[in-house]
Amino acid sequence: MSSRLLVVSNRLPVVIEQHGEQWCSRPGSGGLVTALTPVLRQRGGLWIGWPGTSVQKGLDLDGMLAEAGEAAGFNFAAVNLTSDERDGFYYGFSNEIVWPLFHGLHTRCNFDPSFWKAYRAVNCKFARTIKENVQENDFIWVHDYHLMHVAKELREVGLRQKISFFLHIPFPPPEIFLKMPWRFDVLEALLEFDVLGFQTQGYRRNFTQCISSVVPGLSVRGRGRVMTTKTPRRAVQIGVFPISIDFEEFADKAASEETTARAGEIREEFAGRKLMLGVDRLDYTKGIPERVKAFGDALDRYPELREKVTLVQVVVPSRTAIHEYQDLKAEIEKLVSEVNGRHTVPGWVPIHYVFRNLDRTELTAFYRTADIMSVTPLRDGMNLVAKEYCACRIENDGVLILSEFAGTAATMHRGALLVNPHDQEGMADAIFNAVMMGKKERQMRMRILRQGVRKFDVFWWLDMFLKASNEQDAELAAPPEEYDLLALLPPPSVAPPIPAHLPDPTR
Ligand code: ADQ
Repeated sequence: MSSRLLVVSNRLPVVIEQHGEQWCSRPGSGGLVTALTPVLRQRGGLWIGWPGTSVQKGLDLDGMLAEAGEAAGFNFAAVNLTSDERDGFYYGFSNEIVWPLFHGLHTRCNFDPSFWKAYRAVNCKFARTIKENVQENDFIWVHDYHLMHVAKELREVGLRQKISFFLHIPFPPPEIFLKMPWRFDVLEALLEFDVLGFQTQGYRRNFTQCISSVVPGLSVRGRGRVMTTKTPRRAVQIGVFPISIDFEEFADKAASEETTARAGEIREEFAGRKLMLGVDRLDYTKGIPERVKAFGDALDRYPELREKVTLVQVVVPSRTAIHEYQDLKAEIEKLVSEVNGRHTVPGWVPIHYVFRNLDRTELTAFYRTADIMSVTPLRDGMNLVAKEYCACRIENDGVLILSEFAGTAATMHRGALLVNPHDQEGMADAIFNAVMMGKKERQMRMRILRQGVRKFDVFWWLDMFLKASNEQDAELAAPPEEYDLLALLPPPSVAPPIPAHLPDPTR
C-alpha cells in the first residue's frame, strides 16, 4: 500500500517540557508510542495529537515539533487544548470513566455529565485538525479510547474517506460496558469507523455482544478473523490484531556494547542471587501492590528463597497529577518498606524500588539481567513489557511470570508461567517455581516465547491491519494460536442438585 499513514492519538510521541528558561523535547513513553514509532519511522507519515502542553510565552511549539519530527523521520501536527478541555476530556472522561470501566473497575468511575460534553468537544477539535491536514489517499488511523467519537465528528464535517480505529485497551463485557450512561452514543460513534481493531478475540467478542444486544438493525456475522457488521447503511470490519514490538530492534539493542557493559555491572551488583524484575507504568491496573505482597508472601512461606532472590521493581511515573495515582504510589512505597523491614539482613535488601524513567540502555540491560520477569496486571489490553523482555533474552534463558488477564496471555501462554494476580499464594508459588526451575525447562519455554514474538512482531501487526482495511472480507494471514481463558472454564453446570429437605419445583 503506498498511501500516506495519518496516525491520530491523544498524545504526540514527544514530551515538551520546560527546564528553567529553556524548553526541550524528549521522546514519550508508553505502549502506544513504543509500538507505533517504528511503524512511522519505517513508512513515514503524519502523527496528529496533543503535545501535552498549552501554547505559552517563550515557547515556539511549531518550531520544536518540526525539529522533533525531523529527528524522528515523520511529521507532527498539534491539537492544542485549553486547560479546561484537558481537564474534562483527558483527566475526566478518559481517565475517570473509560480507563477504569474498560479495565473492569467500574467502582472507580466518576460518571460526571460534564466530562461527556468535554469529550465530544475535544473529539470534534481533533476531527477538525484531521480535516485540515488530510490528503486524498491517506490511510487515516485513529488510536485508542480517548478518540472513540472522532469518526462521527469527521462524518459530520463531510469526510467520506475510510477511517480505521485501533483500541489499545480491553473492551469490557456488556454487563460492565452498559453501566456507562452514554453507551449507545459511544457504540454508534464507533460504528462510524470502517475498520475496528481489538487486541484479542475476547475483547472483540465483548464488543460484538454489546452491539448485537443494544444497537437495533445490525447483523454481526463471523468470517475468519474479520467480522462484517451490516448497519442499514454500511459494513464495518471488526478484527483482532494483537499488537507487538520491533523484535529486532530490542534484540539488537540488548546485544549492543553499551547494554552488555551495563548488564555486566548490574549482574555484579546482584551476584549470587536471582534477579526478578517488574517494569510498569504507575497505574492501578498493573497490579503492583499485589505483586509486592506476593513477593513478601513467597519470602514468608519459602525460607529457602531468602537472600537468594531480589525483586527490582521499576515504576514509571505516569498521570502523577491525579490524586488516585499519588495514593497508589504511597501504597506501593508502604508495602515495599514493610517487606524490606520484615526480611532485610546485612548485605541483602529484598526489594529495590525505582521510581523514574529509564533510558533504553538501562531498560534493556535490566531485561538482559533479569532471571525472572513478573508481568502481573489485574487487566491489560496487551502488555508490551512481556514481549520486550523476551526479545532481550538473547541467550534464550529466563522465566516470564504472566497474568492471565493481560491480553498478551492469549498468545504467550505456552511459554510463560500463568498466574491469577488476585491469588497471592498462587503468585508466591509461581515465584518459587520460577526460582527453582531447571535450565532446560527455562530455555525451552523462552525459545517458544521468543519464536512467537519474533514472528508476530509490530510489522506483522501493521500488515495484518492494513490488509484487513484494504481488502473487504480479506483472508488474513494465519493468526497466532489464541488461548482463551473462558475456554478453560468448566461448562455451565446443569441446575445444582436440590437439597433433599426442599420440595422439587420441577415436579
Ligand atoms: P501501556 O499501559 O503503556 O500501554 P505497555 O504495553 O506495558 O503498557 O507499555 C509500556 C511501555 O513503556 C513499554 O514499551 C516500555 O518499554 C515503556 N517503558 C517501560 N519502562 C520505561 C521506562 N522506565 N522508561 C521509559 N519507557 C518505559 C497501552 C495498553 C497496553 C498495550 C499498549 C500497546 O495499556 O495494554 O499493550 O498500550 O497497545
